[in-house]
Amino acid sequence: MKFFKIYFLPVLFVLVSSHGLAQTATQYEVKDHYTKKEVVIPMRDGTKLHTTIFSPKDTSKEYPILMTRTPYSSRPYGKGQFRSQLGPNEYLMKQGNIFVYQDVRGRWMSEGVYDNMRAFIPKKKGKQFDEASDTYDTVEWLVKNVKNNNGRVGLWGISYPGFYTTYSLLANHPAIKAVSPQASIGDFFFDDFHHNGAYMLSYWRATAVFGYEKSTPSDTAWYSFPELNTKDQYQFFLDAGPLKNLDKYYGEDNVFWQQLKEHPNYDEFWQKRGIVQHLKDIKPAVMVVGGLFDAEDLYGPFNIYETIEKNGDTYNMLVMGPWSHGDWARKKDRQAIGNVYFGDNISENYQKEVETLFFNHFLKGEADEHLALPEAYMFDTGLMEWKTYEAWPPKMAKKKAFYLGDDQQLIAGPVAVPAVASGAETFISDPNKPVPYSEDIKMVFTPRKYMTDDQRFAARRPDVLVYETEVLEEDFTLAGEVLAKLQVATTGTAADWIVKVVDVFPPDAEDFEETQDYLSMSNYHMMVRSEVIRGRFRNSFSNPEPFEPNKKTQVNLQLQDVHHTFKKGHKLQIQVQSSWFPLIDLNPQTYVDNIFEAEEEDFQKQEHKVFHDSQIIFSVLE
Ligand code: PG9
Repeated sequence: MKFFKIYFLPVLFVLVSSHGLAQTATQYEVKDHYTKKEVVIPMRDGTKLHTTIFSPKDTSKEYPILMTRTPYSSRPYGKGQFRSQLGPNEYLMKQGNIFVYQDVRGRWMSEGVYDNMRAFIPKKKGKQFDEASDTYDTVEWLVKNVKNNNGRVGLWGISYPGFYTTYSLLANHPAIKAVSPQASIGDFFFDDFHHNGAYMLSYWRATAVFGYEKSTPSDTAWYSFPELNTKDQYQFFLDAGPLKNLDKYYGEDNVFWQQLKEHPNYDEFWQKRGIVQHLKDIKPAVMVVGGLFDAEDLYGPFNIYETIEKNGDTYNMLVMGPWSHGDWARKKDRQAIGNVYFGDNISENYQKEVETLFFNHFLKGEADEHLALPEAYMFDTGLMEWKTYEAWPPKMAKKKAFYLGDDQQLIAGPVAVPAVASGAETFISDPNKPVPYSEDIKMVFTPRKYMTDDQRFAARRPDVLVYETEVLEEDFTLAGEVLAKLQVATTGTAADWIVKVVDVFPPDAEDFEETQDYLSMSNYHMMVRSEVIRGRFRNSFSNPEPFEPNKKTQVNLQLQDVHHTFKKGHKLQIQVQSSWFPLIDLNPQTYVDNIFEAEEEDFQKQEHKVFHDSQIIFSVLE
């Protein structure tokens, strides 16, 4: 039987294919449709930036230029090869555009010295440069020297390239017509390396990528990751102890590690590197894109969009989908994050029906053509469907306060504050047994999948406080920011405060299709949003203060926006804890000026207290 089967199969294949019944789709090869050219473009100070240009072979038409400026290499991976896909998506690639990739100053094949999130210089003089002038000089060269361009330039980029894309809004070059910052870093004190002053310890391998300077242009990496010979990130960092013990993995020449250590507060070093503050009088059309479960850059997209909305009158659109970092740019038939499944072809539909429309309209279309896209295109991560709004956050969203009550209750306000003010819960926060940030902690470049993880493991720990509503009798939709106004105390003089918003599924919840058989959604505690604040920054990110032991103190923590319907039969749960390891570094819980220099003996077990007149203020769509 086996012999017969093997013999039979090849014949069938030849027969079928010779009749063309099983024609394999012709693989789209970039090199069949595009020519590739690598040039160096001189900036105003003479520094030459390496730029790779892909132009359509069909020279009978003119095309817009779609550019991305990147610290992650403009070259495809390996000399002479072509990228498998050009531009933001394959629809734009197959339609025909001129695609440009540029190594930013100081990275890979470009000359110059790199500077993380180089500060914008509003009034540059003479040969003074920043990423806005580098963008201007590059665009000026491209529109003058690249054949068959139609004089219109679009920029796009995800994550760090998203930062350079945002920056291009400040270039003020007349040819720049459409800009799509995606998962853009807004500010390194609130994105990526820090969240409200807590250091994102799990990012420490990324510090290698951006911490070393190269001497000459290079197409091979000049940095390397410290080798730790373990995949258990929790145990490794617990055993490593205070941050200062990590010096042995980074040399003195890791510039960024030194900068992280020397600037533990939101000082001028970080402030001048934030890009959001400069986003005024923006002229190009903007489409900001992000993932509602983006573990790296969530502050950026929301604050870039909202600042442009506030400061300008340009076309400004926000797209936030059920994505983790950069998911929307990948071909993913089944969109799931961790254990939670959101639907099929979500990224593909966005690429085809939103992103391609946006660029075609502003780069190829006629200005007076109607662009059938909403101002805010937001995925409801509870209902698992897209919603459109005239603006974000929705004007009809109302603030609604909930209070913490006895017996783990989360009580909808308004309530008589005295009725809750006397109540409180306490827990022991022990730096030797910190709360894990997930049940699945590996040594990663950056953690990307924990944001929908099941939080039952945490809810059942004595050092995690839990407050939840009764079973909801009707759907309850959050649309906008969540503000936790905590009333707390500690026996120590320092503490971190983490708040998580959790959707508790009913005991009889249906499993998602293709859910792994070891997992059931019954009583699943889906994390919807989470955030930390290092308590020393409760009144100012620039001027930290200790806590006074045992003194009731207000700590306000703004969590990034959510768009989630808690369905009837579910419960809305809040969790409060004081460690989140090793996503963030350990707080010694005794006040020291700089935690990067803390000693072993500074790390002390403390008792923390959360009072019931703490408020969780949601933005609710009635
Ligand atoms: N924003 C992401 C990142 C920046 C810096 C270090 C590590 C990650 C990114 O560009 O992917």
